[in-house]
Amino acid sequence: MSFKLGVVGATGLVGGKILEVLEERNITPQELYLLTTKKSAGLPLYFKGTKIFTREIDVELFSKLDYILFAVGGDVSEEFAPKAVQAGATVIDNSSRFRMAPHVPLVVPEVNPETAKEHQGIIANPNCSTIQLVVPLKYIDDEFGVKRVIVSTYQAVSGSGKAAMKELRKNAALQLAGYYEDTERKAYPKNIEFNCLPHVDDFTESGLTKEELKMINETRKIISPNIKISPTCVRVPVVNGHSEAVTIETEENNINPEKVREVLKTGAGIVVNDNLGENDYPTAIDCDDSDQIYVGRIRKDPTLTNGINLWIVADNLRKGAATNAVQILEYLLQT
Ligand code: 2RA
Repeated sequence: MSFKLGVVGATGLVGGKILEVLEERNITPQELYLLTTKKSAGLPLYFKGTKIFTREIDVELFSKLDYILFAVGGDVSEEFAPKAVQAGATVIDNSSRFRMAPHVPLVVPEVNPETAKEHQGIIANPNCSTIQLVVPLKYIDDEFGVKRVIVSTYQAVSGSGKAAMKELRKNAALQLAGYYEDTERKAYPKNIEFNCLPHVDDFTESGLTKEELKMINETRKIISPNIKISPTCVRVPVVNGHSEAVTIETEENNINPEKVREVLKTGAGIVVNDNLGENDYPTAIDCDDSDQIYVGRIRKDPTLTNGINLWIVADNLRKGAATNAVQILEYLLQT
């Protein structure tokens, strides 16, 4: 199918991954426009060997485009996504701005692809920490019925952008050289190197962070409003790849690790790495640059009769953002 595509935020971490994933999946728009804010306009980027210069976001251009992938902050999406829809384009938005709007489908293609068809111009990509949770959770919910989830995240600094990745590397080098006093705290309120911050996104009056609220609300919207979720989101000094330690309490009391392994092994987009004798469990470094969601350490929860514990890892920039958005585009192109 011939279509014209725009990528807003093409010079960002997620925007760059979107171009990579489009190339890898051999998705070739008839025309491709790489849009950015004024400060990043005019830069050369490459798609399938062709040089394309970035252009400042241009509302006039929107009417030429069939699909626009937004990989920018909520403020830019809020300003431009409705204008893109007005101009006739379909938007797949990575920001949190529209995720909970009732008329906006929140889509993970392995879980609820058909909801994408109900869009009224905007489809939202869930948050990275939600995406890697809901895929395994869906298969466990289908088989055993999920009642309650307790999840602690170990989130890489790439989730905060390029400057945070630089800060981690620079500060770690300074500390190793004995220059703690020269380290910077721009990306986070405390040092991230050799440290863990129980603080991802802003705090709210409830005591939960916005990231924790995203995990609760988005998981309920995607799988079921009945699931109870208790999250703690933690930023860790990992460059890329989010990990999650998850306790799942189910309705059915016939759950056990062997059955969960079998169910997850057949799940689309999931790889089970769970062979303790061979130290086989996923880590962020193993999963870097992959589109799969990796699950390991599947074991019975010692405190629950119907409970299972597991460990989930995924590349937050790919499956947690760019790949999921491109999969939604693929789904729309095929239906
Ligand atoms: C983070 N969830 O890791 C964010 C990125 N979307 O901070």
